[in-house]
Amino acid sequence: MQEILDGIKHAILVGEEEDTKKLVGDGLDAGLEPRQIMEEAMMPAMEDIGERFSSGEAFIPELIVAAEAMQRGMEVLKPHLGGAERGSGLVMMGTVHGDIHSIGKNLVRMCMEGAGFEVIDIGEDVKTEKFVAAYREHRPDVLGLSALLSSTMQRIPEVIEAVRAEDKNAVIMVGGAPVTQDFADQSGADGYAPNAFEATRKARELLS
Ligand code: B12
Repeated sequence: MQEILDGIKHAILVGEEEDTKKLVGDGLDAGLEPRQIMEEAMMPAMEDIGERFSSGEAFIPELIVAAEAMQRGMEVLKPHLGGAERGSGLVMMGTVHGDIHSIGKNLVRMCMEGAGFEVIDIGEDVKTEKFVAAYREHRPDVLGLSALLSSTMQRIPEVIEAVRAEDKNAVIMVGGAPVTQDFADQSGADGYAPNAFEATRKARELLS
């Protein structure tokens, strides 16, 4: 089992999309839980490539191919992320303006869908006005904001304020690598979660 997990991590790191898909499938066939594959192989691969990028050993092209391989692996996992009954609620997700990181948001979306939520994904680099307009149009039960850069996470309080001006009872969750519980509290968010699995649990809790 460890061999498969190591193989997935390596395949993502070197950006091998076909190997990633195959090994994730092999892992599922061998009885690994989707969460284990995610937490013990896929996320560590992204952390590793991020550290290599920080230390100057990897560059943007490497980040891009690793991200592509990660996305292909996620597609294989998606149908296995649980099959709860529909009707848990409507969630709207987006990554804030100036930020094009999509993987974390997509993973939260997949886990939410797996848990029975209907999810509207309004994409990346979403301007505050677009969040407000989409909120007005769809009136989601929960709005999820994602930010991966220390600079773009500063947009979060602005989006929360603008959406609350539209609906003072809006339920808003925030997340992304630089976001913390403290930052979420200071921004006026209703909830924070450090990963997609916790995000789903938190959304359920907020709506119960
Ligand atoms: C892949 C990647 C990219 C890819 C993104 C591809 C894509 N389609 O997403 C590309 C190459 C485009 C990219 C670009 C850049 N990146 Co980048 N990138 C990464 C990397 C390696 C992985 C991110 C990732 O996908 N992680 C895996 C996912 C699963 O984890 P996650 O995003 O944290 O999401 C989880 C949780 O945070 C949470 N979550 C996420 N969103 C939400 C939302 C809610 C509501 C909730 C509840 C939870 C939640 O649940 C998720 C799933 O468990 C990180 C390094 C790292 N360790 O994070 C750097 C990183 C985020 N990038 C970084 C930088 C600097 C950049 C660039 C500025 C580089 C440049 N000079 O151009 C650009 C910025 C582009 C832009 N304007 O947005 C820095 C940010 C530093 C900082 N703190 O500001 C990092 C940390 C790398 C580093 N160590 O320096 N990047």
